[in-house]
Amino acid sequence: MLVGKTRLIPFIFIGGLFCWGLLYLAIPPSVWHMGGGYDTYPRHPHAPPPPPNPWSPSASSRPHTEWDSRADQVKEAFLHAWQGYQRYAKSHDELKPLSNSWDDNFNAWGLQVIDALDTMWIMGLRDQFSQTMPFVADMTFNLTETHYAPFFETVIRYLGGLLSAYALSAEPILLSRADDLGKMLLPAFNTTTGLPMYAINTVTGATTFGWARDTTLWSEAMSCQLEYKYLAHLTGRHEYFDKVEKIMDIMHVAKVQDGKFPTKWGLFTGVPTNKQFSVGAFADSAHEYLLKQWLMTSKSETKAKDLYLRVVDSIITNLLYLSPNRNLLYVTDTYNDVPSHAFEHLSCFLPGLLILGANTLSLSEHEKQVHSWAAEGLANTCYLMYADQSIGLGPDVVVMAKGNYNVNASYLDDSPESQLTPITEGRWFDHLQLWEAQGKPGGIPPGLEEIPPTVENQDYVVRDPGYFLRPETVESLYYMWRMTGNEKWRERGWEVFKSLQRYTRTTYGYASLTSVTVKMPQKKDEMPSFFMAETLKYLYLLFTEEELIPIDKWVFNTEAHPLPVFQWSDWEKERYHIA
Ligand code: DMJ
Repeated sequence: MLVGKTRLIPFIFIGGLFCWGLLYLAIPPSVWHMGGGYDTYPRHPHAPPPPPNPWSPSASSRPHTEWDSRADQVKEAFLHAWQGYQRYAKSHDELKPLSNSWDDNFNAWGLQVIDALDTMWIMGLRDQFSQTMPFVADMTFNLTETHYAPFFETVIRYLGGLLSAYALSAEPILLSRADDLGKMLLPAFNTTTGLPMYAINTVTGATTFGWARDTTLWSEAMSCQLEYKYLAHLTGRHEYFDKVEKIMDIMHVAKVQDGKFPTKWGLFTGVPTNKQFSVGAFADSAHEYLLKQWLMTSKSETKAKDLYLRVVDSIITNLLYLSPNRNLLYVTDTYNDVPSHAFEHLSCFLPGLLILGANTLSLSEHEKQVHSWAAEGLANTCYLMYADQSIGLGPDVVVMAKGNYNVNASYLDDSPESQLTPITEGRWFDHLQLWEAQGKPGGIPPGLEEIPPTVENQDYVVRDPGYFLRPETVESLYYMWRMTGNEKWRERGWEVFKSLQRYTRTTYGYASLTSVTVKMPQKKDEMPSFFMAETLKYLYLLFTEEELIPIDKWVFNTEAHPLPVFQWSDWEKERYHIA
């Protein structure tokens, strides 16, 4: 008998090979090449939506376009930066692109890997993606007793990066690590109000103040809801939802006049501690998380949407100004209602957010128009900040000229209604109202004229000339293109990319610049992780012909990590008291 069975072995082996061959032919190659792809893993009860197709112009049957080759060049730039990082900074936080060394400035957990993962996936770099998985599997998020992880940066970069890479790839290890990290950061919320502490030791749970002492910045308290709510949805852990919703509740009932949510809030009082109203540093991403929480949860969380509308109305009325000679529409901040006229690169996310809101909220026709006009005018100015400089890259902060507003504008005449007070003289909303009241002369709203770039009489002085490889301007160009379909936004992004290649590329990466106002800019020895997470991702998505991350199915967190739109089930709504 035994001899008989042994004789069968070769047949069983050949039969097995034959069946395997049939299976191989039956399964599309994309599944084999996904490096642990979506279809190869058991589905989680809250499985993310199918990931976008790895798009590759060469594999596409349609004719190759100029934009395809531009997208390819961005992918090449990403690979160049990734290879430099792998060679000289592997497993460290960031590459130092001049000294070819590394920095461990964000917990020393290998930030660049996590921040770059979803960009790799989107660009179809599946081998590189798979190769990082053992590293992710070994992550412990440990810190020595004297080190603290900054809550905001750790959430938007690490937690957002892990969750987004999970949502795209369905690789379970990414969710496990996100859950570990989410839990380890929870003690940050152990203040009397529930507003988060600045930083936390992930091992001991000890927390510490930042430079703002016993206050939290509005952006920091309000930029954890997307990540923790998605994590609550994936894991069913109550505390993830409760902790971040508590912050929403504080904001919902806060006594804030005219939607001017200030930039600082008392950690132990839960009330504002200053009177700065801004969309720049200290506030920026808070605005994003209001609209995007509502969008991510399939428009179910009206608290977030209502807050967004309150704040955005106030921004449009109080923070948008026109420069006196070139009519540049810009957004500034106010202290005690007095505008500083500073205009930050960081604020250039706003046009993208406004156009996203204009196309997703149920606004009246007029409101939709105003939001879209504001978006367009601001996006023009953000772009001009780049185009005005001889190297084609924009400074970090400028201060706009004020006063002596261009009285030649056709809607300003001698009538008493046209007389603007010195305080409001450049305020965009006043000009818009006058223009509309005069029957919209010329048909183009104030601040939306096509203004040519110039190197002289720019209407601003440069306060911080540095260029830090930031994403906000190209982020808005991306949204403007996707929402309006006007190719001019893509062309502008292409100009930015060419300048990036010319002035910031180093032998093994890309470098920030000390000043954009000189013809031969000097490079700085830093390549912030958001360059690969955000700047290159938005440029790539701006140039790809296919919409790889459909805007109605995904929302980007403030570090450009896409999270899927999902629906709270009935039991979750009951559990979390979602009205
Ligand atoms: C990024 O880390 C995020 O976009 C954050 O919200 C703002 N600052 C940087 C990029 O400039």
